[in-house]
Amino acid sequence: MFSNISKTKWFSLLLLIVLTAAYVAVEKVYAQFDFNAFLSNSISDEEIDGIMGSEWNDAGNHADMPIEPSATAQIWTKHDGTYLYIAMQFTVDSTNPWVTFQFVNPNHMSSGTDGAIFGHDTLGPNEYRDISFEGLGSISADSNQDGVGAIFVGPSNIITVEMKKPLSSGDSTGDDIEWTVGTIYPLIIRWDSNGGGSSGGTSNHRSGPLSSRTVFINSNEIPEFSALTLFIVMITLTIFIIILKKCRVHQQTYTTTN
Ligand SMILES: [Ca+2]
Ligand SMILES: [Ca+2]
Ligand SMILES: [Ca+2]
Repeated sequence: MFSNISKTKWFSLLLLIVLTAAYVAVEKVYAQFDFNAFLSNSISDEEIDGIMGSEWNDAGNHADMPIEPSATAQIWTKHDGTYLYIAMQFTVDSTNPWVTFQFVNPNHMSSGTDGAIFGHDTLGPNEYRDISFEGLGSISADSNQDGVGAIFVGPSNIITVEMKKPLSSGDSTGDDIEWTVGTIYPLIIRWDSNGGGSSGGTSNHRSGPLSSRTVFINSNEIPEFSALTLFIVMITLTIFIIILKKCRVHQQTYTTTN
């Protein structure tokens, strides 16, 4: 009987190791992108105000994400099937910075690439603009401004950016994205202190690496509890129940024979 219990224990341990390895492997495949835009509740235009609120509670929340040319940001991503939502917060070295998102093309400022810019003194001071990149050093604001956005520089130069942008606006002249759910897309985030120091700060968007991140337009809502984790917990509990039962049978047999 003891040897049977021992075999059960070893089998349980082996099963647990295999399941853990499978879980790690699946998690690794699942994480082949930087930002997870979960299917979420819609955000009204009025809530895109430069202030983080509960409207972002059901978004993918990514802390300590490096952005270029130099900063670490907290970034939230979600969508509602019609609009893509991105928010970010980080500390800047200026009271008048600008921030830009580049969508679709991973090459920096590639011609004909959709983008968004916040707080650019020429295109829209302290505001959002739907833009198109026209090659290195060239940006134009779309004739058809789609989506809404906000930028706010708070105390201690902590900046908040919020954006609500159509996944597919139909505006081809503005090179707007036509993104579909269940797909991974490139996303480049850059910022600039602005004014070569005249607004304070030394961050220059032309410097630093040309890193491209990726965002996954997830067809699922943010999970409260991973289905895979639940499966592993159930298996583990089942194994422990089996072991417990076998131990009781062994104890009863030992008591009867003695
Ligand atoms: Ca808000
Ligand atoms: Ca547009
Ligand atoms: Ca555009």
